[in-house]
Amino acid sequence: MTSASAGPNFTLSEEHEMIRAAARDFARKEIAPIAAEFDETGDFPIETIKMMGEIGFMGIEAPEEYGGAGMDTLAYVLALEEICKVDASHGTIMSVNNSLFNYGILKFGTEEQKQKFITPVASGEKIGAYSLTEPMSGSDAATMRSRAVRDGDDYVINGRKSWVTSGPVADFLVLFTMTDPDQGHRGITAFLIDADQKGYSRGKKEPKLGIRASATSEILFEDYRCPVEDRLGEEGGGFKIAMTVLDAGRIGVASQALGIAEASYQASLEYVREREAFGKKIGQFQGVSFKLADMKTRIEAARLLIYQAALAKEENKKSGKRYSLEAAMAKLFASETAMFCAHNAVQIHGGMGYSKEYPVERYFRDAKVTEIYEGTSEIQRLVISRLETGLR
Ligand code: COS
Repeated sequence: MTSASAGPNFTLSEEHEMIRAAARDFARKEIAPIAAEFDETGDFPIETIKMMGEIGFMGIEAPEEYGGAGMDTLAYVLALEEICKVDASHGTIMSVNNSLFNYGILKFGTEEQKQKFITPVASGEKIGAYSLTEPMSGSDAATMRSRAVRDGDDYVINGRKSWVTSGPVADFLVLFTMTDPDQGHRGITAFLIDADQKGYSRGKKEPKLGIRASATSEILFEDYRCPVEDRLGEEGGGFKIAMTVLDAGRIGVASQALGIAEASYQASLEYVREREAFGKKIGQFQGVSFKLADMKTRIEAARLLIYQAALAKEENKKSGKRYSLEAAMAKLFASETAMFCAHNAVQIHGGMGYSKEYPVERYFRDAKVTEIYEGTSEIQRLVISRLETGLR
């Protein structure tokens, strides 16, 4: 038995209901049986990812002419939540392809770039990634040390990038690197990188606490030559592209977090109805049932913030109005909700919650990263407060 969904007052179209049901079915049939095993081994689940590409999940918002499903942001967040209810690693890979890779090219790319890079990624043949972070440049993204120097019709790129999600397997990257260090953030430029070219190599794979099936690594550039036609946007326009893309990415992370929170809640709900202590179901004790009340309330509030952000992103397609505030609030609240719910789910399950024989310990490990990547909770608070106060 599942909980009654309070369901926010957003009317979902038939198309939205269909993609949600398709994602739910796919996750239950194809991902649920392998999620724990891939978490254990840390292997990349390439077969299921390719299947997800075939059914349109790797390019939900990309137009059909570029191999995508041609749907909207609400469709994307609904599908992603369903995938993440079963496995956040698959959700992370899906989220990177959709919002961190395709979105920036759709928004800032040329027609040739869209054909060349989005089509294979949206259809699941190839894997895309986004590379901003460096060993000494995380939250303060404008301080990167990698360099691209123009040489004739190419840029020659050197440097070390880190924490690249899908890095060990990515075929293409959206890379941000410095073309003019004297200009600070205005000296950063974006490039579309082909991992098959000379000068590109994959570095150390990160041994991670959670989302272990979503591989993460360093990427090293040694005299990599990127042709001018693969520069994304203008020279010096990279920081704004990076931030714009992260606004979209943060809605994706929020949806992942919502999926993990829901999974933690559903597991707890089932457990408290079955498990007995002191002659009662443990859900009859307020010490336990009030935890569930708080989980449910936060989940529904997170859902509303995410849907609001999804609608603001759709509005941006027409008006160009930024949705940084909505995206940051959704990510901040949903990720802290995921941690809250996963933490309480482990506590409610007691020893069983600490065992790898139950999935809640995986939810607990997977939840943590949603408070860290694509901007920590502290960075989300900084973005929200700066936008609200107008001060810095
Ligand atoms: N959309 C469009 N433009 C944006 C923007 C956004 N969301 N956010 C900032 N900008 C623009 C600003 O308008 C400003 O433009 P001008 O050059 O015209 O003045 C420029 O970018 C610089 O903005 P700002 O001065 O706010 O930059 P800061 O160096 O202070 O950095 C933060 C702002 C901290 C918010 C940013 O660096 C950030 O988000 N850091 C976290 C990075 C991150 O998420 N990393 C994880 C990578 S994925 S694992």
